[in-house]
Amino acid sequence: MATAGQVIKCKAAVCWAPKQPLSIEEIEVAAPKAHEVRIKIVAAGVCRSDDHVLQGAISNMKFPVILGHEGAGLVESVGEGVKDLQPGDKVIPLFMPQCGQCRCCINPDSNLCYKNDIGKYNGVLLDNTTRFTCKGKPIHNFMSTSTFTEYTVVPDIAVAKIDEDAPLDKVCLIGCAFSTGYGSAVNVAKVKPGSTCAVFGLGGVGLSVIIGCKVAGASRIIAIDINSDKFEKAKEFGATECINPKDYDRPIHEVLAGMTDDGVDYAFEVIGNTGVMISALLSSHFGAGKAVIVGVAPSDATITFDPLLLLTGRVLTGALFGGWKSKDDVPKLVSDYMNKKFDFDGLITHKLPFQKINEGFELLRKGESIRTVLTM
Ligand code: COD
Ligand code: ZN
Ligand code: ZN
Repeated sequence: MATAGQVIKCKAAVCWAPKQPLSIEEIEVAAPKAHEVRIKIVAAGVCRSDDHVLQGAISNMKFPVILGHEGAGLVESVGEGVKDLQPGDKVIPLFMPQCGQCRCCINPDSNLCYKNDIGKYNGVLLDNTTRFTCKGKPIHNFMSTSTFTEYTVVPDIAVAKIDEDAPLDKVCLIGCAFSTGYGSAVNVAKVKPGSTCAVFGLGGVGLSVIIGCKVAGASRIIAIDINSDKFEKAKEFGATECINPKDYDRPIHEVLAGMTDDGVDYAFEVIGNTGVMISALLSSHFGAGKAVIVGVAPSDATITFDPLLLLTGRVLTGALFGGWKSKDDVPKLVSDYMNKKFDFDGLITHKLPFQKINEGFELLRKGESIRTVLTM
């Protein structure tokens, strides 16, 4: 492409500091260095972790920063040594990279990678610098991705090539929400056909857990939320029953025990609330129930429970990004979507032009949207 090797000027949503709206600015995006890829972002999802930063909930975040970790686009150019990607390829940036070489990457049972920036939030690429500048100031990256910009640069271990026919304004959800929920059911819990599942929290991720339970052949999927407005969508995606804890004067695990001959086979916490994590554990059957933590609790939170709960056979587990090894599995998830193994289009409740990104966050905070997809 004509722009290869040059600095690109484009629009980006810059987060100068928390607790203020994002600001659409003209930025400069430097050419990719060795083992980096410059991507023209076509669509980006407004996700919960971005909002956590905006609300000031992440204490070690570096500012200014370009947020966004859910997106899809086209390769504009590649740095030296990039073998698997070419200009024009359709891609999804990966907030959980896969270097293929570290202790986690070589373990088939782990999907983490030591080269991730989650929780550390150094906000730089692997050579400790960033490719973004605005008004003469360097701007940090976010979780190896930074998708709230017309162009971004990511390490080649943090981008997956996908089917050339994939609709980018849909499959961008495979970059975070859908894969996280769906994988929690099919990979992490390994839901079995005929089983009974309980899903606590019916946001975009919880609804994707429901999709996974259904694809895995669960015969009962009990959806739980304190907001009954969420039940219609939950049923659309496969929930067989919906319950609101506010409608009962006893603990929800007792209600579930009564409904399920003493507890569910699989319980998912998809909120990030430690109390609900314990409820999920208590709701799972004492002999072999599995409770899966999907939500991230506030950084200083801890949980306490009677170890006997595990001694009798329950399992408590969790994973990020649904347990998927990102670079290997994201292309397969896109193919499965194209082959109609599942459908998550209904998660996208709103579409907005990129410039209206702050409206997208308002909709998320008010609980009016499941997912807003921004198109550049
Ligand atoms: N009991 C039942 N339901 C509740 C309760 C409660 N006590 N509190 C809230 N809820 C419901 C809300 O009404 C809402 O419907 C739902 O729980 C939460 O939905 P959202 O829209 O806030 O959340 P999602 O689905 O977009 O995301 C949920 C996560 C748990 C994944 C997210 O918040 C999180 O913890 N993300 C970090 C985990 C992760 O993998 N991050 C990677 C990048 S996001
Ligand atoms: Zn996310
Ligand atoms: Zn690795």
